[in-house]
Amino acid sequence: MTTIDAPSAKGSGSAATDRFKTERLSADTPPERAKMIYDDVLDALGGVIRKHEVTYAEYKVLKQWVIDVGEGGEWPLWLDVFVEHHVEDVNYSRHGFHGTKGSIEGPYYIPNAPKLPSVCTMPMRDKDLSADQLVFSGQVTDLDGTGIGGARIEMWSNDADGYYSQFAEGMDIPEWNLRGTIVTDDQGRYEITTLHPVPYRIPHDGPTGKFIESYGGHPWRPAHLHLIVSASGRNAITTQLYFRGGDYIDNDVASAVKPELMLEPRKGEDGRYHQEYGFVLDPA
Ligand code: MBD
Ligand code: FE
Repeated sequence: MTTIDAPSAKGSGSAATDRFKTERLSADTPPERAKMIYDDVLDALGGVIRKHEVTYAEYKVLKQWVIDVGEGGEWPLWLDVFVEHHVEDVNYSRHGFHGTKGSIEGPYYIPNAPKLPSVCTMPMRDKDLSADQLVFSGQVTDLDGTGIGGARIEMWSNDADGYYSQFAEGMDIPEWNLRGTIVTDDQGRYEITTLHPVPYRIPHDGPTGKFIESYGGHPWRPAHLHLIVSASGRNAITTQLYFRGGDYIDNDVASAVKPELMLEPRKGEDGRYHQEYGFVLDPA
């Protein structure tokens, strides 16, 4: 007999960790800069310990918890939920971008999702298609409003049960479910039909869940679409879109909501929700 468990934090965390490990990254940080950053991190940490007179018991719990996060493969999850928004914010404001606002990537992006035409329906199962549908249309443009033909919109989102394909072992979700690379038409236009997103509960049965529970928090993100919009000669934008008035909009566990990234779709006579939203790309 086989039992199908809901994907644990460990399952989705390990998948995120395994994918990340295949990338070999380098940041070209010179030693002087590394030293300044390390000194400031350790000073800040020391300051917190002294300010709150952290006990030995608390220090040992921290040590155990750090080990557990690693063994559970949850560093991509924990870091993207609690730290990435600072990195995203400081980078996109430093350059003074004028195009569409960015937001965090999160742990569940997979590059090279299958290409889809400018008018398309995202890969969905019957059960996804029987939930609320969102028809998302618009145009990718330059700063002056010129449409960008052949731009790529990579979109990914969770299903109505709260799972991302390729991060839900044992749930029998097709590899590219709710993932795709939409290519705009020669005017930069697109019309994408997808599942209307629902709030998402981050995996909470592992050390990240324990962390949240320890301060009486909640593990929810508001309903969101993930997007990376790119075109040659332009700055690619990684962002997310949210739904005005939706649950957890004001208390996203990942602190990644921005007022510029709000949708307000209207239900049409066809029973589907409709939303126009354009993306503006800065020159590279
Ligand atoms: C997600 O789906 C997500 O978007 C983020 C930021 C963190 C964990 C899961
Ligand atoms: Fe997400």
